Amino acid sequence: MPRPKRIDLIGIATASGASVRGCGMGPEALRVAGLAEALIDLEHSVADHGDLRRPQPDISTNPSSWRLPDERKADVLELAESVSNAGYDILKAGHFPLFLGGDHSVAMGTVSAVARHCLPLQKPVHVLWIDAHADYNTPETSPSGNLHGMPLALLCGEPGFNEAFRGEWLGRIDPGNVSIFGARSIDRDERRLVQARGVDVIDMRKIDQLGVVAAMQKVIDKAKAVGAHLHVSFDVDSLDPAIAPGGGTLVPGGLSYREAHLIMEMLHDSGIVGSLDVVELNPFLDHGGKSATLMVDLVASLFGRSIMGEEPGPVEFLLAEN
Ligand code: 5AB
Ligand code: MN
Ligand code: MN
Ligand code: MN
Repeated sequence: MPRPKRIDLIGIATASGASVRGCGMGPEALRVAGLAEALIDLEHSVADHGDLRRPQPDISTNPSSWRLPDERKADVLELAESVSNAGYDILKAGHFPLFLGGDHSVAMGTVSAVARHCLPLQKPVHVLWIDAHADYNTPETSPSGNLHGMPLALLCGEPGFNEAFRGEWLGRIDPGNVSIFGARSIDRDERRLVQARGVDVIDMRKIDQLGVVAAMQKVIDKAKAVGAHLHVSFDVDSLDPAIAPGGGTLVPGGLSYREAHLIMEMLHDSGIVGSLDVVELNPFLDHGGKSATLMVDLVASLFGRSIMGEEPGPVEFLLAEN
């Protein structure tokens, strides 16, 4: 069993990349659902860095309930920079960063942190994007203009993002080292882009046909073959809305309860996961903490919780006694 880890939680309390508000409360819901306790129960040590957030806008100058996309874009980029720097420091200290979103635009910063950390170590980075969506739109292809649909395109160096998106904080990944898992809603031009760049898209049809185990094993084998640091970016909307209603962009036909647990258990056993995002949880839309609780259980599976545990079972124990 991989040794206990030091896990550093860092919340990013924002919905600025989305048009539906509420996922800024995601980090707090995950705490209330017992995230730290579940990890400590697995004998990991946990530090909580609290939340990164942007100041509340001044409602005396703009009372609108949700600000204009451009103002939200500035928030997204400022947070991305802070997340990238905070994540980089956590990785440098040898700890495991567990990023709690927030909408998925926060991954501009989380994946950048990992890419910047791994570059001088000459360690390849493989990104496993577990999501109903591909999040590979550019400002030109995006049908909505929402930045939570664009992080992968930015990270893979797609043109179409202006100066404002550049900076020391931005890390780069190779689209050939990205696996999108669980997709079932990809926009037309977005699909052309992922195909042209050779991104590996394991959509729900493939998962249905191959089975979730074979599909995930392929991803793990590919990342292991090059000795990669595996970054997992888990969008709550990858799950079926029946089991995880707490999301702003739900799509039917998602991962089942057991499929999701099984992939997390396999990822644990792989021993190569080095960082994790849990994003897009919207407690305002959730049903009594159902999705938050499920996410905590899934994260626990990724960190080693298993049905039978690792200790000798009661039968062996009794036999050894006699
Ligand atoms: B999420 C859509 N492709 O770009 C777009 O939840 C949805 O982080 C993006 O995966 C969903 O607006 C972003 C239509
Ligand atoms: Mn997403
Ligand atoms: Mn999504
Ligand atoms: Mn979403």
